[in-house]
Order: sequence, then C-alpha cells, then structure tokens
Amino acid sequence: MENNFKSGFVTLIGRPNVGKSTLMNKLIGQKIAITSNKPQTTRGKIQTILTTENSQIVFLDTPGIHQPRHKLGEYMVNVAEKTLKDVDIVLWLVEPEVFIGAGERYIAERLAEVKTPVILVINKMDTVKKEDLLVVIDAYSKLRKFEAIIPISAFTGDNTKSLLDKINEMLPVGPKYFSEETVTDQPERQIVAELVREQALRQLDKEIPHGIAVVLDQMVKRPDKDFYDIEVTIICEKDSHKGIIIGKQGAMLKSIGTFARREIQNLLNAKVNLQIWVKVRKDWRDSDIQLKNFGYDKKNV
Ligand SMILES: Nc1nc2c(ncn2[C@@H]2O[C@H](COP(=O)(O)OP(=O)(O)O)[C@@H](O)[C@H]2O)c(=O)[nH]1
Ligand SMILES: [Mg+2]
Repeated sequence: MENNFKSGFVTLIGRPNVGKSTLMNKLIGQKIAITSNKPQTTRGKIQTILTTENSQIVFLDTPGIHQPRHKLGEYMVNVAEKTLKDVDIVLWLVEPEVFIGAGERYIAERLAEVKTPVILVINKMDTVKKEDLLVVIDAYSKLRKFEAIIPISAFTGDNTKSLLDKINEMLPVGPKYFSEETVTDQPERQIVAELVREQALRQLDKEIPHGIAVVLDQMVKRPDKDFYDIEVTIICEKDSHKGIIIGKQGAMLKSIGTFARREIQNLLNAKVNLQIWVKVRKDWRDSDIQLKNFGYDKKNV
C-alpha cells in the first residue's frame, strides 16, 4: 500500500576505520564507497539509496570523526558532524572493544547534542568470541540510551539483516525521494577517481596515502564499444612521495593501475585503458584553493 511507504535518512558515523564504508556497500549490495585499513579513507559525504517494495533508505557514509590536524581534516570532521541533526537515524559503529576511549567519548558528546535516535552497531563481530561481545554490549549500554545495540560483521554480512529490519521498523512514513534505479549521488567519474585512490591507499605505506588526491583528467567511451580510455592524475605533497608512488622502474604505479583498472571495469561493466600520471603540489592539504581544485569544497558540506 503506497500510503504506508516508509523512507528516511540514515547516517553512519564512528571513528575512522571501524568499517562504515564496508557496511554501507554491504547493505546496498554494491561497491560505491572505497575502503581500506588506513584511517580517513572516506573524505566526503557519500549518499547511497536502498529501495525495496515497502521502504527507501538513504544512507550517508561520512568521514570518521576525529581531531582535525589540517584543513582537509577540518573539512572531513565538519562533514560528519553536520549530518547528525538532519537525519532520521544515526548508526554509530564501534569496534568490539570493551575499553571506551577518548574517540568514542567525543562522539558520545556530539550525539548528546542532538535528539536523533541512535543504533549502536558493534562491527567486526567475526573477530571476537561471543562472550567477549556480551561484555562490550554491557559497557556501551552504560554509556547512553540506544534504540538498539546490534553486533554485526560488515565483512561477512552476519546479522546485517537484523540491522536492516530495525532500521525499517524505525523509519517514518514518507515519500520515495529517489527513483528506484538511483543507487548513489556519486557521479561515475568521481567513483572512478576514488577507485584509483583506494588502490594507492591499500598499496602504499603509512603517511603517503593521506597526502594524495586523485583527479580524473578524462574519461572517453570509444564509439560503439564497451571500452573506455581513462586518464587520472595522482597529486602528492613531496618529490620523495612521487618517487615512492611510481616505484622502482614504475612497479608501484603499475600495480596500483592493474588493481584499479580491475575495479573500474567492474563498475563500468566495460573494458578500460587506464593511464595514471603523478604530480607534486606542495602542502595542498592546507591550501583552500587546492582543496577546492581537488573536490573538497567547504561550500558543499
Ligand atoms: N574483520 C573485519 N574487518 C572489517 C569489517 N568491516 C570492515 N573491516 C575492515 O576494516 C577496515 C576499514 O574499513 P572501512 O570500511 O574503510 O572503514 P571506515 O573508515 O569506517 O569507512 C578495512 O580494512 C575493512 O576491510 C568486519 O566486519 N570484520
Ligand atoms: Mg569510510
């Protein structure tokens, strides 16, 4: 029945690296947000839409909430905190750890400032024993009131069905905001650039990945063929970083390209010829103009 249709906005928050993007991809059954084991993989707000017969859930994946150290960090934390009061449900993801640290307490304080109902999602349950999980649940239930506390594994998909059921139960009656075939607000070109950044994050060590941006220079479909020619540029902060990104005889760049191409082909459902350039832009993460150039515009928060 059309007038019982439910819909709403659900934001995923939590410390960097708890699995927000992995969970969102799992829930919508498609890879839209990039993921890696490096903190601060997600930089902007990513919206994805799950439409079923009875409901439409709009998920907002955000950068992790952390103490910012440069302008890019400020932009990222702003994105995450601004969504809290404007959504119907907050999913707060945490690690299955008993110790509730400063990062979690900071998030709890931000949540205390809004009236939005919160579901606590204890992710990575595949990494702990059931008894230990109960202790974690107990520790968090003393911290504040939750609509529900649901342990899941975004990785295996374990218990994500219960999470979706709970969300659907809580959603208000509402309209279909987006057409059924709309899966995300991210332009294809943006996802392509992100898939290259994902491989850089996954394959490079430690601090270099945080200092890079990826810009799509061109993406052209060959006429009458499922074949794209794509050129991207990886921007980094130092000459020494450029050397590392390119690698010995180009080995690192080649490897980044090989894996990224595979992912892009999956996304576009077509063959891809991928060309990657590397450029140095000193301290771009602290330059307002450069941040805007590379797609991190304060006006879009
Ligand atoms: N073992 C395990 N690892 C997970 C799970 N969910 C995410 N991860 C891993 O945790 C890391 C961070 O994930 P990501 O989604 O990028 O975290 P985000 O920063 O919160 O968006 C990645 O290496 C994921 O593969 C899970 O349920 N179990
Ligand atoms: Mg993420």
